[in-house]
Amino acid sequence: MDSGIWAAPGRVNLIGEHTDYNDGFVLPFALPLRATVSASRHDSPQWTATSEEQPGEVRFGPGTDGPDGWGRYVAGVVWALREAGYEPPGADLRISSDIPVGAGLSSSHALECAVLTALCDLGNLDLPLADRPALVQRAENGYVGAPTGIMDQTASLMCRAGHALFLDCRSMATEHIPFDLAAADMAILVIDTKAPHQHSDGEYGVRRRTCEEAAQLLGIPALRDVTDLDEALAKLPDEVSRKRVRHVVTENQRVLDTVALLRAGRFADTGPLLTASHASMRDDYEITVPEVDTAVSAALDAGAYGARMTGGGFGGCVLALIDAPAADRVSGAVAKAFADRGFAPPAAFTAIPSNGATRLTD
Ligand code: GAF
Repeated sequence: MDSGIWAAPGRVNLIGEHTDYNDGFVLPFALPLRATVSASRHDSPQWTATSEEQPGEVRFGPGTDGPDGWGRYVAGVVWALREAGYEPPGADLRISSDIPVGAGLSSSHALECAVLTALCDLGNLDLPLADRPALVQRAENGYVGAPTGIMDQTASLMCRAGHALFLDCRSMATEHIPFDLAAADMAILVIDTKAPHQHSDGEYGVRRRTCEEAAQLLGIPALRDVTDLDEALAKLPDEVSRKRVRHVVTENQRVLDTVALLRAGRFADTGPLLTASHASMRDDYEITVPEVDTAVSAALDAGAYGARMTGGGFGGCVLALIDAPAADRVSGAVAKAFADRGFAPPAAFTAIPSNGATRLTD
């Protein structure tokens, strides 16, 4: 195969925030929004990339400096493949994406996953699907320089339409949990608060380090291994670590409880867990901002079963579990609350659980 078109989606995380790098549990689903890569291979080890949304042409290869900006996501995938002993084919890549950038919907991971899938197919690389998330994480951590966990890439590569992906971030065991909200006349409303979401610039890394240090103090491999929360909290020397640990431990349990309810088809009953997750991110993990707190409160006041910020935090998107016919009413209530508080207008859309990365052409 010499050319083709590949796509990989962004994601929302239904619940399980900042649990992935603590070896915990997450429950994302893929969006219909995606990054698309039209690629053709050539024989020399050179890569070019253009983007319909971003300026500039990216060019790199052996002996040239790596690109800046969005090109780093492309070059990072090539780098990680080579690091892992694969020989990715040289290629010309044309990229487009309808995932809003900086909204916490994983636009960069979608780009990386689309590029990886394209290069694996073009080069007939024998890289099993199960090994791909870790390779994309290596690109992010080792090349792009963002200390992210394993959730977003796994979601973008592995999610299935009509399902949420229950992922154990320690064993990497996955289970596709049926999540056909439309059949229950329900929906997930995603509200982009437009508050800029930035997790690579410090706070994300600080949270991650605090968790790792707390696990070390507790003498366990990761916070996933806390079995008695009160006992663990009593051993920690400061209030900040106690709050961070409490979030991670209670959030893992909320994921398990949500999965149990979804398995029983009790979608509406997951609402309080979503809202409790938000309170934990706001009060214990301290990663929310006034725009997301306002969106959550307004959605709940307008009748949502539950609502929470989704993604890394410090801005980005909120999701609300609603009856499908209530979408306009809830998004209108959030827009009014934003106007009342002088925030920029939010955007909202209904999220349909969609498929992971795929080749679009035969
Ligand atoms: C970001 C990271 F990329 C994920 O790995 C995860 O930690 C998430 O924030 C928080 O749950 O999206």
